[in-house]
Amino acid sequence: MPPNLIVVRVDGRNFHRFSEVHEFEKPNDEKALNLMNQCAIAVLEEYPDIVFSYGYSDEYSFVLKKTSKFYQRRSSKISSVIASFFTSVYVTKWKEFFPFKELRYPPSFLSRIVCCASLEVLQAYLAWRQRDCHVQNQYNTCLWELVKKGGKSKIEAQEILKDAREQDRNELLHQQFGINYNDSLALFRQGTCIFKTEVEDIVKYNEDGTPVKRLRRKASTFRTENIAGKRFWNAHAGLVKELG
Ligand code: DGT
Ligand code: MG
Ligand code: MG
Ligand code: MG
Repeated sequence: MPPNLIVVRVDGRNFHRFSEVHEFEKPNDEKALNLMNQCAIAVLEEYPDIVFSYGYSDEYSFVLKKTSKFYQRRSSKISSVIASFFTSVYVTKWKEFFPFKELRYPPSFLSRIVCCASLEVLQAYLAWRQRDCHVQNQYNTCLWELVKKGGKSKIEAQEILKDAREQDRNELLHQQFGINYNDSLALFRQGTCIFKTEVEDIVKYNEDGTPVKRLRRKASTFRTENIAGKRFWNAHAGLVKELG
């Protein structure tokens, strides 16, 4: 029901297995994450009512504009069409990202609708997902350093990390492996936001060689520490207008 904001979150089904079978790099496979990002861009381009998205690991959240009338706002239609489109793009684009890796079996994505009653609730939702991205990534980075370079078994590494707090995990990475967590790729630490911004495109050249430019809305990728923070939303006033 309006005035809720509609969010659709898709998540890979049993990607624990999918990532093992397809030998994704641990803890993060850059190609696999970029494939997810390309799928999200395709979704934004296919469904103009989607104005914002955020994703990491095997999940992506898509936010529809506040006034959307897409499928009369019927949740089963919206949720199913986005999950199926996302999945078919994932399969179609697989070869682009993994030219030397066969797709061993068809992946599937689940989806659910999340209702956000206001922009503040949406920001809290996004903060929750980004927090999860960070916590999972920091844990997995420690785990696989302990296994790959620390000579521990997976079970031993899990035991070491069981009671470690966030600060302890950063210190472990720094002291044992010389890694400054904040220097690792923002793609891994922060996840990816994708939304449309106005960009100047050259559509053709005049006879005298001067370019003819047009403003076009194009899906672009952003990374930022805190997508729930004021600074991010203040910098994208157009987005706030569409959402709230
Ligand atoms: P689900 O969603 O309940 O059907 O089950 P999963 O197994 O998809 O669990 P989920 O979504 O909580 O966790 C995502 C899984 O995907 C997790 O086991 C790690 C794996 N995964 C995601 N991205 C990467 C990656 O870049 N590299 C590797 N090695 N694994 C990844
Ligand atoms: Mg999953
Ligand atoms: Mg799960
Ligand atoms: Mg997941």
